[in-house]
Amino acid sequence: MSVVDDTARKITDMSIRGAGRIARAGASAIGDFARTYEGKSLEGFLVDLDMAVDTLVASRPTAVSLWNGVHAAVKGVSDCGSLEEAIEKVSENADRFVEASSKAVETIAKIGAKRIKDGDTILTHCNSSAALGVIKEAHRQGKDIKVYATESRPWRQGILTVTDLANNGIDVTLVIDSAVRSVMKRIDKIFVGADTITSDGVLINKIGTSQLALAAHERRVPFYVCTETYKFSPMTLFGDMVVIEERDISEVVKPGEVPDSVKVFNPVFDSTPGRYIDALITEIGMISPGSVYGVMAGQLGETAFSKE
Ligand code: RI2
Repeated sequence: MSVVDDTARKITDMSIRGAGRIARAGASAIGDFARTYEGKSLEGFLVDLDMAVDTLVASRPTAVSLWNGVHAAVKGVSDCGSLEEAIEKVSENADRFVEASSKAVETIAKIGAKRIKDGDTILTHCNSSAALGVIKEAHRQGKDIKVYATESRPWRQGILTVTDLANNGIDVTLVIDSAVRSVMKRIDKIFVGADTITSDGVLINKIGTSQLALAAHERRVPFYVCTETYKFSPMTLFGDMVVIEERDISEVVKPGEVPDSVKVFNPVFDSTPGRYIDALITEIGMISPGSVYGVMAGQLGETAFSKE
């Protein structure tokens, strides 16, 4: 199996998961594809590269990080004059994306940790390396913190979260997803990750995030989103809706557990409006959900719309 097919399969079956990790895996797979390319023509390479991009991007539909990571790896390749130049370009692009995206997580940790005070109790959801980076950095700085982490049914990524935090010596409590309102009275701040941020500042993240944000809003608990800017979705600027992935019902019920007539709906992500978000913590600083458009427009360059 090719590195592209293998990576796409691992992303689909969740052996590789987390919006940042799938982006880096997608970019790396494109870099490896280029470095091991055996064809002899530039034209053939560009056609095969397009197919590799499509295969990877289709492996999980919601997190725009994957799309952005894969497209960062192929940026400018169509301007290359030879196969060798194209291969080098893709390889360098991929390496640069992986390095920059890893560095972004470290920068977010440093910025976000300043929002955590000694004695704070924090709530996090699912398993976000960006959010956990912030929490672990605060702990590393010697702040005395407690963390509540949701289980995150059905994949139970919360188990990864509590294991990671406990292994780092952090006081952590696991709660089931439906306990978030109940524990909110003990919580000072919430830090979650992001799969996608839309141009109007809506957060798309693991299912359950929006009910957590609502409960936080009701009790006036600050709600922070830790997100690299490559999780901002350029397509939403042009009006596209984010596709919310639905996964197989076998993730929710065992075969024969419910009558055949029962329908099971298994959406993986939900949307949290910007008005429930206190700030986005990004590698370019703390920004408001309302600032996302400006950052995106800057990233896309002068006049994205004038190219239409
Ligand atoms: P980092 C995860 O998705 C969670 O929704 C998490 O909040 C998000 O990716 C961001 O993760 P999944 O792949 O990039 O578990 O911060 O479905 O690690």
